[in-house]
Amino acid sequence: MKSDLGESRIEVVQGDITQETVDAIVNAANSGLRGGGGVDGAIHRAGGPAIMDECRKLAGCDTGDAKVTTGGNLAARLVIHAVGPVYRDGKHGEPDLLASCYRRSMELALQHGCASVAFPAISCGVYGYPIPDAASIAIRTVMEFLKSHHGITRVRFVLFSDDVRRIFEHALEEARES
Ligand code: AR6
Repeated sequence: MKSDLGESRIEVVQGDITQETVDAIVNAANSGLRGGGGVDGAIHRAGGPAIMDECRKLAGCDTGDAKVTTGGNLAARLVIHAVGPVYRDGKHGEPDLLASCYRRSMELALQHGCASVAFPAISCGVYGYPIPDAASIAIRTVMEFLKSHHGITRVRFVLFSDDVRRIFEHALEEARES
């Protein structure tokens, strides 16, 4: 599914984010930037050791923030390591922290001259965020950013499963209508 917003486009697709040919892919990292399972593990495996070499020099990353490394062997030039919140009950700042890591990722992409960025469903795996809520925050935050900044022309949400893709498509439809 695609949605045009002036000069920019949001796309929702099913796939493996490590295969994306965009300027930057976003990683769902942990605050130690230590690598791990899920999409983090997949990105480090596909991108090779150069990514971890740079992560080690970054001294971690706060929840709600993001940091940049090389894309190593990936087609993407950069990896933006974003740290989403661990979901408890939604009353511990999780929505703001999740929105913040999307916003910070977009800011960094822009600062590094990226015109295209791909996101996974940050916090929707091990970190347990309810996927419809996370999808709505992800789409709305990126849309808001695109309305007030120029330079990023393509944002792709690359979801691993068909179920999650459908939930993000629904969130995109809802955000377009509101
Ligand atoms: N491409 C796209 N999406 C993927 C891929 C892939 N190759 N692999 C998994 N996903 P998770 P989190 C989806 O758990 O919840 C790590 O250990 C997955 O199906 O990767 O933010 C980190 O080191 C899910 O929908 O990230 C942290 O410690 C989504 O990516 C912690 O997990 C996010 O799931 C972060 O947890």
